[in-house]
Amino acid sequence: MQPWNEDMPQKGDLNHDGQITAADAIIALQMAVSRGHSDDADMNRDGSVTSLDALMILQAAGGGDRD
Ligand SMILES: [Ca+2]
Ligand SMILES: [Ca+2]
Repeated sequence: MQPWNEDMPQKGDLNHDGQITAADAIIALQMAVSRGHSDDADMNRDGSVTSLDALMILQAAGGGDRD
């Protein structure tokens, strides 16, 4: 469990369960396919949600906070 800062919505946490996991990446990918948009899903802030954003969420899910 991570003590996320409540003032800052977790970027990439698309199902709002407090963690970034592969499930969030899948949601971003579906958003990319359906051309949907969410500021939380737009990881690189280029104005659109694409498979690249999904990949960045997947990378955030897989590492970074292990140690
Ligand atoms: Ca999540
Ligand atoms: Ca993007």
